[in-house]
Amino acid sequence: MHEVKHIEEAALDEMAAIQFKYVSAGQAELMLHDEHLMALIDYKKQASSVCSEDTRRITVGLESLGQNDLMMAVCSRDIPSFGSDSGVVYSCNSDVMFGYIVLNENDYADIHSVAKQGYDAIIRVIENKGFPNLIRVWNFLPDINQDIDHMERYRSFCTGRYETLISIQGEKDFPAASAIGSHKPGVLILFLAAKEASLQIENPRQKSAFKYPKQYGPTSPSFSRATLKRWGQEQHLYISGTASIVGYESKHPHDSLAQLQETLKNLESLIENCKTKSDIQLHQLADLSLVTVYLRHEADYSMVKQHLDSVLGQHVPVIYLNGDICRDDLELEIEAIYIGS
Ligand code: 3EB
Repeated sequence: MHEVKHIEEAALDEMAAIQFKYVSAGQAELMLHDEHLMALIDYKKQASSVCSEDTRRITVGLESLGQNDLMMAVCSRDIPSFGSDSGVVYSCNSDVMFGYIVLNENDYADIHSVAKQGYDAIIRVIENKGFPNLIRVWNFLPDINQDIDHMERYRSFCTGRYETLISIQGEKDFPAASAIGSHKPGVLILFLAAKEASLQIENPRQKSAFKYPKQYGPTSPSFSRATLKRWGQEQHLYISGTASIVGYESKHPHDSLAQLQETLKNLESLIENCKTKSDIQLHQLADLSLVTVYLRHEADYSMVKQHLDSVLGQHVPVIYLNGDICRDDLELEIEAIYIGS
């Protein structure tokens, strides 16, 4: 008896504290009955209303492209606990917290204070609960490229986010991130935070976003190109939204195919850099575990899918979403997660 228990405990120790997977709508319905489920991210604009009172269920408000209606399921190694505080809804186990906040813009003076106070609330909760290390965030805000008082909303958002994050950490600790223009009211910030820190990885082909020059906004965006986190025997690489930016400049304005090719070069270069800094078993794009593609124009879907299928092969699950990119000359952005040993 004792021996069996020891083996089980050891196996549990080796499992990653958190798992990410893409699931179909059918699988998602079943997972809602699983006590290990921390969150179910439904990207679609028209999310089904089933279980809408379930706080694990998150609706992003983008249009999904193509046939599949994949959702992202976030699962805990052991049964998580749930809570909410200062508007932040979360689930956590002993190592990791996954949570989100939805902000109604009518409650704030402007998008700058939405970002500042949204991040303030997140930081307060992760610090209070013992998960002070922000590893990965996803920012979804409507009208991301719209100018308000001669300032693009994305740039004001960056300033608010920076003011909060820099007050608690240095640039070297910024999380991996994505910032996407959604098509429904309300700002949604999803986050992954941990007891232990992750390793920040930058991309030699791209200037660190937190060092972009002022022409891209008064405050540079507060994110790192990727974060690498060991969870027991597993390693996860969380790759930020990656676009056709070389150095700090957008390349191939309004040419979607050329931007896709440049973006793939950026991802390859990030992977190469990651290999020099770790023992990660990620060698090529086809080794990625989960990929999300954001397209500004629905019409680019077939071209991008055809090209990506040939690069990624048949085994990498990809979600295609119609969302705006945070520079108005960029047509697409790709983020990914690698799960391996
Ligand atoms: C870029 O590389 C493209 O502000 O959180 C990608 C990922 C981008 C995250 C963010 C912005 C963000 O600058 C845009």
